Amino acid sequence: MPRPSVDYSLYLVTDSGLLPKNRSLAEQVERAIRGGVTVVQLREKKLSTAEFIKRGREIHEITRKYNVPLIINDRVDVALAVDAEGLHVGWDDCDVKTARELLGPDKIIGVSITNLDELSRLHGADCDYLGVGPIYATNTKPDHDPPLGISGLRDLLQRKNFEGLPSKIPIVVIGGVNTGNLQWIKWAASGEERMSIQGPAVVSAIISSEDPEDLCLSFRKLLTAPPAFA
Ligand code: TZP
Ligand code: MG
Repeated sequence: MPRPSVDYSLYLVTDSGLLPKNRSLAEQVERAIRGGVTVVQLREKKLSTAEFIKRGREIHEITRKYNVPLIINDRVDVALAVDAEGLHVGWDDCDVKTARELLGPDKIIGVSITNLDELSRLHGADCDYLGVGPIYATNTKPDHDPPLGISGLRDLLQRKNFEGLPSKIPIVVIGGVNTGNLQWIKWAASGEERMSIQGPAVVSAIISSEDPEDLCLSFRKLLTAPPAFA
């Protein structure tokens, strides 16, 4: 069953450890949404299950107010408890088939891809979007795979071996993305007929910002300036 279409153009991923002093995650997320964030992923590696659920419900109240989908990272049980709109998994997490069985047909499922091998292993998976990265090295994920760089990203997009996945599956790119390098991501996304990078997924640049609303407005301006994303 088709899920409602989602605007992935400015995808915020949280990390409460990176917040400015005396700022709650709830306030930071709300300000970022006011600036133009279109999807929020709750990625909180250090919380207990009970804390993760509590935080999820709190953030869900905010995202619902703005009609922005909330995606839970890693934990299908938390996604269910929070009644979030979706789940994001990597290779070490719940597999897509099981996640789909548990979540049902209406929820969004996103998958992280770090290289071509992982991409080909996704054949036939019932997922809704891909998170591709890291593009650049980042301290936010200390154990990350080697960064793809812009040429690696372009290479991956050009292999066209996304067979078995929905054509035009939305792609968000992650890892060290900020307003200073967004133009290179846009360049990598250009000229492709089939693959569609819809926008950046950003952690530290937005979560650690003193003024996330203003920063997200700047992201939006850059995102919509020509050449536009797919
Ligand atoms: N997956 C690949 S890189 C990354 C994740 C979750 C972290 C990206 O964080 P930042 O701060 O936007 O570089
Ligand atoms: Mg994970």
